[in-house]
Amino acid sequence: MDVRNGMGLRPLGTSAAEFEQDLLSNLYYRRGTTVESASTQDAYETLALTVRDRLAERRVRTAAAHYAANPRWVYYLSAEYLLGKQLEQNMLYSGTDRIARIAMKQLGLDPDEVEGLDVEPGLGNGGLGRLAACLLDAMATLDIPAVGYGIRYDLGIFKQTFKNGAQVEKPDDWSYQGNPWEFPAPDDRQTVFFYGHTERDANGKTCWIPGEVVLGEPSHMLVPGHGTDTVNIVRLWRARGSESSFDLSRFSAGQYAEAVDEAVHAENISKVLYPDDSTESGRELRLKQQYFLVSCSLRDIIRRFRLRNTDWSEFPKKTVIQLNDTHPTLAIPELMRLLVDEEGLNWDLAWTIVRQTFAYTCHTLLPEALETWSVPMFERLLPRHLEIIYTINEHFLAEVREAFPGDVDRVRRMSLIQEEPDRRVRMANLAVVGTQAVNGVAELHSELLASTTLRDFAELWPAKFHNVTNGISPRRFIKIANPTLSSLISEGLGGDEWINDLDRLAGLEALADDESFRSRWRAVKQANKVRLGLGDPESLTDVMIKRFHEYKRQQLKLLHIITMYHRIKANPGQAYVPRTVLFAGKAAPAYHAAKHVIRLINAVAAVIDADPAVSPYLKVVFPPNYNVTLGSLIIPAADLSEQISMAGKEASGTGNMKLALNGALTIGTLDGANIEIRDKVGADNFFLFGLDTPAATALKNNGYRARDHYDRDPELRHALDSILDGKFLGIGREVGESLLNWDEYLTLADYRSYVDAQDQVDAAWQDTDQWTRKSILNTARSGFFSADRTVRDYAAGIWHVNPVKVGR
Ligand code: 26V
Repeated sequence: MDVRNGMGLRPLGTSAAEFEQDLLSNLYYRRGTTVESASTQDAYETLALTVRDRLAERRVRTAAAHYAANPRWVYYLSAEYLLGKQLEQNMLYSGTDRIARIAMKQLGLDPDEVEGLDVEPGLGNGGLGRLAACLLDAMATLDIPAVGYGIRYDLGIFKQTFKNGAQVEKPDDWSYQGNPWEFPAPDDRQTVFFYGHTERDANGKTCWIPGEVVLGEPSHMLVPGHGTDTVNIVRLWRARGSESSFDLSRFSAGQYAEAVDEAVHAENISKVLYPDDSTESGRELRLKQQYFLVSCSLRDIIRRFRLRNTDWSEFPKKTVIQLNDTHPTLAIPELMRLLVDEEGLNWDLAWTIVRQTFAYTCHTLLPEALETWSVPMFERLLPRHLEIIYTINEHFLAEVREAFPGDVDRVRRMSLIQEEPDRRVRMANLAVVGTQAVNGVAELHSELLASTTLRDFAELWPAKFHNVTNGISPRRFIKIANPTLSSLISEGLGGDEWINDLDRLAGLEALADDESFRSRWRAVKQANKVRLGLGDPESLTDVMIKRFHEYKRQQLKLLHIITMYHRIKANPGQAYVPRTVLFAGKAAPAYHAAKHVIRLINAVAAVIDADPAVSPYLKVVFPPNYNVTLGSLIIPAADLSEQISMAGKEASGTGNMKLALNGALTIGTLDGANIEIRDKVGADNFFLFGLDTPAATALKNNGYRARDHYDRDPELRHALDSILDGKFLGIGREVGESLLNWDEYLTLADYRSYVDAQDQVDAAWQDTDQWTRKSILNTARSGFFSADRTVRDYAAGIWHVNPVKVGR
């Protein structure tokens, strides 16, 4: 049933003329202006609202269908979402992209200028946050009832600028103009407690007397499915001071700062997204953010459960809560607290419910990235939760002792509390103990989790461990990002069903041998390079786009660039394959080693640029402020995708999938999802190099000496010496010293293999037809990496949920 008809509402038109009418009406009634006097910002907001209205109707129907079905819901808890710009996606999903542009032109507006004002909400750091957004997109597309929960940070991931080649961070006040995509829901606000102490009443019931009370105010954005009527939501919480946090009497006495002190303190919780957690001062605030997210979201989940259900034992049948890394793991003790302290359930029943409800995705292998919290700080902030964790730990360690009698070392390793060198709460252990399923994000990653990082747990509960290989939204990362390639693919396949059924790309295989198709494929790549506007579109566009981290080894790419530079300098007469090397990515503000690498890249770029003997063949570009928007422009233009992490360090990678899907060939190690990409696209269409995980581990265990490689390989020595000798504007000595004296991530050990593989890249590039064939095959064979497949894997293996179709 069309809900609007039932309510006597006029359906919104689907013609350009009707859209134009709605633009005028929204401009007048919602912005209070007319076309003659509207600013571009007015026009943008009006366009956004007019598009949004067309999704709102589907949202209402979705909510009604979900309510009627009373299904099992997926609640995705994530501290980060990198949703990307909303306008283009929402126009596509609402089928208004064409009519909106016609209508704007009719009104004398420049569609590109108006659409240019759409802002990307940068509420995440990198892969983990973008994955959350891709999974939400796929869940809606597959009609899975789902809500994403997160934090509405006032300031998103910092804006990166360069000053003299060094990274400088600027705050990202992403919503200072407002955010037309957001629906505030103040009625659903929640109260969150912090600090204080616990008390036991006469019946032995525990009560938490908080020391601080903060409000959580929700708003949501729409998450439409593609090619379906489902519109799910992502609900984001913003912290507010409670009513009593404003001290009127102090204000009246002129003590203005003191009067708002408490409110400011409360609102700081959702003030800023953490770009890293390597600073001491921010730790407590970060833990507060995590609890804030968890407390608000769980109360909201329970509110929703109660709309249709009464019996707590039904809760896991209606609810699965997916924890996106350990950041929301406090949900486990928080749900225990709500069930035991507030709802009066006994411990065992509550624990059964909790364990059945949660599932945990781990996104790393780095031991330093596994979260722990100091017990004294935890106890001060969340006294009741620490008690609950202690009780969970007692029961759990009894189970371990029973399974492994006498193995005290194992008990020490598996405990939820680390004792030495200081007492800390281990969040990954808690996440494994309190959930029904744990998954890694690529095959190798899941194997390594079970055999190394979480080995003790996998030995105790082997059936709990799963793999769900990551995926990406084909809508955002090919259909929207690469419209010309998408049209060519649709033409080649005779339809656009592939967008929601990415395995159909396999139909392109036959066309890889068609010369005219190949030349059109090449022309699209060329045009995308022109659109990007960085470097010669004829040159091999070699891209490395990701956060800066030593394990990802941007330094290795740099050593290759310097080697190319030296070769050209030594033999200026020869013909070289012209390359544009493109870096993009941010470093955590306190991660000095990574920032030195950024600075050195910019210095090398400048030296090469200034050298007329080299610059015709080699150009290094580093556009600042990598984000979803910039990625969407770079990825379609890439010929070569750099996925060169030390084997065993990159959990999955998802940029690797986006680039392969857009026809870039990968040069990579056997790490993360690279392995699966190579399996799918074929070893002939992938440039493999470097040590694999067992070889890398063995080398490290047997006393690796980076300097041996330096001594043995003259090209490597030349490259490193030029850094150490300050040949690049005197920048980068720290980078050189660290590689030569330590080289934690085996960069020098993989150098020769990498440079040789790059020589093969050059050779392959010269056979244009063969290269294009490989490019087409990369796209044709990347269907597996659709986030739709990822969500199906979660749904079948972990969530056990079914789709709910939204009726007309
Ligand atoms: C966190 C930290 C914290 C401080 C110390 C250094 C460090 C290094 C890495 C991390 C990673 C945080 C989690 C994360 O973003 N993981 C990424 O998740 C992606 C989606 O699953 C995956 O594709 C990437 O391989 C993985 O790095």
